Amino acid sequence: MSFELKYTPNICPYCGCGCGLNIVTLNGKIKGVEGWKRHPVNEGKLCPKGNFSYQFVQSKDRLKHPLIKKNGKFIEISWDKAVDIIVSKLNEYRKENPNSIAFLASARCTNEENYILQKFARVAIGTNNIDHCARLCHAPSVAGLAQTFGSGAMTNSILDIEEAESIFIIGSNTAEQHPIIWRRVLKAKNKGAKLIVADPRKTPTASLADIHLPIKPGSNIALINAMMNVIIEEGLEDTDFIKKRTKGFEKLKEVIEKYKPEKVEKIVGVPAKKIREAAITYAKADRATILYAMGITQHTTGTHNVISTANLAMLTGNIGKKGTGVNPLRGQNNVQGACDMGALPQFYPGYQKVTDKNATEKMQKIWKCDDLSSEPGLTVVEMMDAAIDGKVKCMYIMGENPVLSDPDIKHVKKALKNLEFLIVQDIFLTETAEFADIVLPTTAWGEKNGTYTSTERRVQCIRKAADGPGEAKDDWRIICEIAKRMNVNGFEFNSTKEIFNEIRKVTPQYAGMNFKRLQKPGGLQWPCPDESHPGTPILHTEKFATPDGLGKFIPVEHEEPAELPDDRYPFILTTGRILFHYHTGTMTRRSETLDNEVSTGFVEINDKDASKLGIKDGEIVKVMTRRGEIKIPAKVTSKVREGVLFIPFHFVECAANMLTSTNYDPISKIPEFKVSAANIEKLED
Ligand SMILES: Nc1nc2c(c(=O)[nH]1)N[C@H]1C(S)=C(S)[C@@H](COP(=O)(O)OP(=O)(O)OC[C@H]3O[C@@H](n4cnc5c(=O)[nH]c(N)nc54)[C@H](O)[C@@H]3O)O[C@H]1N2
Ligand SMILES: Nc1nc2c(c(=O)[nH]1)N[C@H]1C(S)=C(S)[C@@H](COP(=O)(O)OP(=O)(O)OC[C@H]3O[C@@H](n4cnc5c(=O)[nH]c(N)nc54)[C@H](O)[C@@H]3O)O[C@H]1N2
Ligand code: SF4
Ligand SMILES: [Mo]
Repeated sequence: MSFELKYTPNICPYCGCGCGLNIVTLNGKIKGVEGWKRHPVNEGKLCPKGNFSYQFVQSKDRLKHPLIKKNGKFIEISWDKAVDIIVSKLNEYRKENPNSIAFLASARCTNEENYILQKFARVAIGTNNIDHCARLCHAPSVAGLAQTFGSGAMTNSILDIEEAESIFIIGSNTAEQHPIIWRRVLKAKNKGAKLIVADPRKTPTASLADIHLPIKPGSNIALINAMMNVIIEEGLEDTDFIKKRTKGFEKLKEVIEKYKPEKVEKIVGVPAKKIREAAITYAKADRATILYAMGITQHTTGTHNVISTANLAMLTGNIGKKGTGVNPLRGQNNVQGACDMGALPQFYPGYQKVTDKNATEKMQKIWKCDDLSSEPGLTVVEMMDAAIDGKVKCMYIMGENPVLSDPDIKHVKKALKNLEFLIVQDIFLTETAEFADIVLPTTAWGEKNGTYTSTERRVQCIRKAADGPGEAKDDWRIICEIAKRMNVNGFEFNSTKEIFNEIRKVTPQYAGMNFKRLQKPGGLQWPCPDESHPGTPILHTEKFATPDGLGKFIPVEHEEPAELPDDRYPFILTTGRILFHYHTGTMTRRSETLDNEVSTGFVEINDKDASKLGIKDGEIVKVMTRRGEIKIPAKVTSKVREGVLFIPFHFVECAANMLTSTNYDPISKIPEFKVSAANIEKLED
């Protein structure tokens, strides 16, 4: 009997840390994974999701054949027929109005797949209606850091967190959501670094903080402005850095004057003394770094929150050297890449604006077309609104599950029902796929080649270790096939390497990369402008990426969240994640080991609040907001602030997004997942 054991080097398919692992196959079947010991990011270590990542791939629920809905039921059809129908529908809507079609790309998919989908939307259809979950995630980072620093990505690298003397984590539960980055935080702590954590909950991250600031959700700007007030009062600002490398300081100073900690402690919900202590600890360190995530971005003030973090770092000169920086921890395995590839309604690949004539001319030349649209397309939430208004009639969703991940599920379902034609391309029959007219089965991680770009701008290869199930095809192959059948040129690719070579041509940050260079463990970090360039671990070392090279202070003021507690909805509901599950659970809930750890959702409520309402730990309660209500087990704990409730959004049976609102940040259009006015009640007997 033959016996072939193989290790295929890969990158973890879950979060943005970009950990290396080997997929272990026996006779061509995936059997397990093993941490990649010489990988620079994780050095062989994996968190539970990485460790059990091989399980979802083998789930018996994997989609194996294209499906079409007939009389409300899905039946199998051939690829040939499925593509025929899709081509005729897309042609029909395109002729009527290209903007009646909208696309969702995927941060789960590779750079090559996202590149091809946005090219398809722009070249084959003629619309910029393409967006993806970055809108629900780090759109404010892209918008906010572009204004202040000229580039919307993590300024430093995971490894150099170890060099920091002080680490300020705001709105990130790093220990659970970016465990391998957390490992570096712990290493820095062991070397003596001080850890400050601002989070309304005493998360596993906050539990190890030297200073925990359990702030009220939505008070980030007031907190950071107050910290800057203290820093200026104490004379701890870096005058040299401010003078040489920035502009706008005087205006910032004027605004900050109003934010004495004693004045804003009520807004922030933390004693002034603690705010002072945090400010001084951050500012006195020689090298201080800021790590942030959804607690900063998912607010109606998301972009301003991000700008605040940039102001704080520039004020203290903590930019451009090891152990410093402003570091948005990107969420998904390839969300940085999906943004870099232009799966965004206002940008071509490499953040070149669709409204910029020169950029459009350049793209038309390379893509050999002459009618690219210069009108920015719709964002995720706007697409759903447009579907309800009948302006968007057809959607193509590749690797997203908006029915569970977008705010206000009732609203999303109404939008999807109102579409005339919906195509969903996924590895499972998701809650969103249930609404589709046609479902296309794709290969998953482990079954395909390509590249992912991790949170630290690190571009790395993933490699096929086994065949996909049934008739599943690679995402990019499906789209190229549709384009070819529509007689559109420019999709004649035979491999991901060929696609990457085109990506290099159009994306300046990737110009110096090629598949050969990317084979080395850890790949390359962008910007990498030419083939002799070693890649860039730290941004803005000499100057910022702004047109004049200066960092820009932009003063921002505290603003209340869109919904505030009132008599009817006296609590603030905030939502998020847990260690063992990932997003809408399509993958982790099909992974036996992970699902055994936590098998359903819960609402965290402070023990004092619970005792006032007579709610016991484990009891099923009702949580409601203006959008709807859910029944869910209560988790009574002292770890969440009084007046605040927390629900993870992974679980369909008690879905957090039944409750969240579509209020969004006017600049980046991110919805306010982190604040809704809510009530909680015991069930009637
Ligand atoms: N296990 C696991 N890991 C993941 C994911 C997953 O689903 N599961 N998803 C990945 C993705 S896509 C992302 S974007 C990241 C997200 O990673 P994180 O942002 O770390 O995760 P969240 O739980 O959404 O939110 C973080 C914290 O924000 C706090 N918070 C709420 N409101 C506020 C506020 O106003 N201010 C402050 N300072 N804090 C607030 C919450 O209490 C919560 O602890 O995780 C990635 N990693
Ligand atoms: N209430 C609340 N809601 C939130 C958030 C929150 O904090 N609170 N966070 C938001 C954030 S930050 C994010 S990033 C979004 C995430 O929102 P989504 O991206 O919609 O969530 P996922 O569950 O990751 O969906 C990914 C889909 O891709 C499929 N998939 C996996 N691999 C492949 C592949 O190779 N090809 C294809 N075609 N499909 C594949 C999976 O089966 C799944 O259906 O959720 C947002 N929603
Ligand atoms: S930290 Fe993120 S990338 Fe690393 S093993 Fe865990 S889920 Fe995978
Ligand atoms: Mo995310």
